Amino acid sequence: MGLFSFLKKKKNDDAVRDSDGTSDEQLDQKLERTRGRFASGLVNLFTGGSKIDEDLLEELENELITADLGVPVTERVIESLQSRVTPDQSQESDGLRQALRAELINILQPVESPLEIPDSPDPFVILVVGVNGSGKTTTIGKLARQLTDGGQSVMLAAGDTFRAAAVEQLQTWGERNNVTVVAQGSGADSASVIFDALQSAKARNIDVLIADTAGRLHTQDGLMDELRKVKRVMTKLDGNAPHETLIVLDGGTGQNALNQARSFHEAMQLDGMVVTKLDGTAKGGIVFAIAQELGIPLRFIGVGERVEDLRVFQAQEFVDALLAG
Ligand SMILES: Nc1nc2c(ncn2[C@@H]2O[C@H](COP(=O)(O)OP(=O)(O)OP(=O)(O)O)[C@@H](O)[C@H]2O)c(=O)[nH]1
Ligand SMILES: [Mg+2]
Repeated sequence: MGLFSFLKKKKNDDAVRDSDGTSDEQLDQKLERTRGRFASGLVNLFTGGSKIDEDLLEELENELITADLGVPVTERVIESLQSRVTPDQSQESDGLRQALRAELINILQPVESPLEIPDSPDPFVILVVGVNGSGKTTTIGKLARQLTDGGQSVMLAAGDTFRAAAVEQLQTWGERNNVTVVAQGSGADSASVIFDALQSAKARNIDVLIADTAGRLHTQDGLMDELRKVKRVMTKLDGNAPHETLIVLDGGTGQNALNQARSFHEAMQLDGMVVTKLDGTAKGGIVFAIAQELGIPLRFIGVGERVEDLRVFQAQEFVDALLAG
């Protein structure tokens, strides 16, 4: 197994899907609700002949805020546009669209950094964290499937020992995709389950171990300590584990997602992020706020319930999907 680029493997995935005859929905359709926000703000701005004035920019500003880009990002975008509009010169709408597109891509580019799984260590350990219901377990299932499709051997650790149904939920994913799930009864110690799983994954030369954890609020100190313990215990078997601490954020929670990521980062030192449920929300602009304010690699976005709805995040593709139509 050479240096594994997730993007390359995704291409195989696409081929499989296409030969199935299942059509792959375009990202702009998936992001329809957030795109709607952008569109209503931009339609006036880009209607040929309309004069770009303060009123128009203010309208755009409102739409961007409603789409949850947040104040700092919105201000950056508006200032960048203002600097391109001279008072006595009517701005060509196409030029302005290009300027907006470029600025939005600039904001996202620094966090475009796909997850790469190197040759060693074996296993590469991914610890998945986040608040309740953000999409952790589902994301793990999708990721496990994409990795196995890409030729990696995967094991899952049922580290959510808190919620009764959590272990079963992970086991269902495991069975469906022929992936071993290491679990103990609910109420077991999360760190001990994950420790066992790591030991077993090492013994079996597994490429990737993904550990699920119970949802918790960043304000629950005891539960945040538990996560730190999970990390500490792992290092007894591999000094560098976990190799990727990945937070899963529900895009529909808008600015809350930003606060969660900030607090988890302070407590845990995150390596990557996933923003899920971008298909069902008009608050997808939160991705820009997260990118600008945190700068943590955004590995994937979730745009639906299917395996292929977990997509490698690409800045340009994301912006073009929002500005489409
Ligand atoms: N539409 C949509 N739904 C999603 C996406 N990702 C996850 N979900 C749904 O969100 C719900 C919660 O997902 P889980 O994976 O159970 O969330 P969790 O973070 O593991 O939850 P806890 O273990 O309770 O903390 C499920 O119904 C998922 O199907 C997504 O990208 N789009
Ligand atoms: Mg879960």
